[in-house]
Amino acid sequence: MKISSLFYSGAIAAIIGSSQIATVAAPKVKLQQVYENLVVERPVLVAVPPDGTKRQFLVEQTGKIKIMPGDEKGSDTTVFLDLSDRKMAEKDFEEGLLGLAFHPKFKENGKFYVSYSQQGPKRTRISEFKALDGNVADLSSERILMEIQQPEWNHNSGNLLFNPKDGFLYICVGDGGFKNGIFMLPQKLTRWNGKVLRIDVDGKSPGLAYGIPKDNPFVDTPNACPEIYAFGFRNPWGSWIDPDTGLFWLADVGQDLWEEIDLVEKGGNYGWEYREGTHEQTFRKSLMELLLRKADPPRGTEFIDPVHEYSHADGLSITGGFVYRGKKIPALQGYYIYGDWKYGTVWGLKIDEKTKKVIENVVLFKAKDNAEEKFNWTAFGADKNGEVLMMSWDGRIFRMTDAK
Ligand SMILES: [Ca+2]
Repeated sequence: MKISSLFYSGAIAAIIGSSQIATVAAPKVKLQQVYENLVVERPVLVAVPPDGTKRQFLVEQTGKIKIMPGDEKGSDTTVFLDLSDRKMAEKDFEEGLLGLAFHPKFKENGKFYVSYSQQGPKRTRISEFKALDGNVADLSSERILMEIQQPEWNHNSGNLLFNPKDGFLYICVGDGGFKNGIFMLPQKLTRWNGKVLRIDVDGKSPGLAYGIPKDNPFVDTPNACPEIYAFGFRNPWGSWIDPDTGLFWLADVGQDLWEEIDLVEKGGNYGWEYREGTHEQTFRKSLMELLLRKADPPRGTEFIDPVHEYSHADGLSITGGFVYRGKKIPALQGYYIYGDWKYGTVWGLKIDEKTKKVIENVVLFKAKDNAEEKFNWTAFGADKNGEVLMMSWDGRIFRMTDAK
């Protein structure tokens, strides 16, 4: 059995914003491969249900949700849900089973929510299921809440999360795909694409399988989809609401130049497809001019800038994580952990939670240059004890540990 232990300690310079340089010592961490005896196919998420059982559920993009063994050396998983026969992918890359969230009262009602791709027509389905006995889902219990059109195979997003403060389900939806925001959906309030949606899974508004929260920001806007909570996103990947601070962290995958981290606020416009990070998206502008269409945003449009961005010199596709509040790595306390799917770099971001300004951004792990071993991070999740589990798309799972 191969034990892979990786260590990175070279981070001294931290970039604050995109211009100032400060010198701070990064928390020293190492990565240790764990659960090596598990057969894992394209892991995209690890989730711990709010039922006190401390079980860890692993979501595979290819359609299964598995309960991981309690022992890291174990090889037995329980298949909790199997949707692998649902013909999810046209192009085997970004489509599939992409989201899982447990109902806040999962312990009592056994309900949980998934998002997965469907074809003919291409769409993302948001469904509710019930667990039979906690360990197996009842396939026949499926209740389809929404089906969201997806013009293309890419940028589906599909992150699902419950906000512990309001109990509503938040659904992240990508921009419809292809390139340059060419479908121009994220800025249209008449469409679900490029949005964060918010629904009440316990309610039912007329004609809908769910309720519309009364204080959703666009319920009184004529023709707007009342589910919309925030808009202007490209492809959110790795969204998380901090139960301690209520901050809603969303990593939005960029196109050609900038990857970004947003703090989502009700009604906010996060810029895509006019902006990529804090920058004007000139590809779209040129395209619109070529088509003799209006290139500039409507007068008075206000965009909310990301709390942090990095350029494609440092990575190509952001994967969001969570703020570490575990016990085993004291120096990592309060850092938001995130990384890059293509380059494999992992960072820790610290912000002032009041001003929402970046205090530090430090490299926690960097793959060696020209290394044969690649790390394609798809998820950074808190395990049953709040410690960091990292998923690589090739099926490997790593634990972040203290290297001090
Ligand atoms: Ca943005």
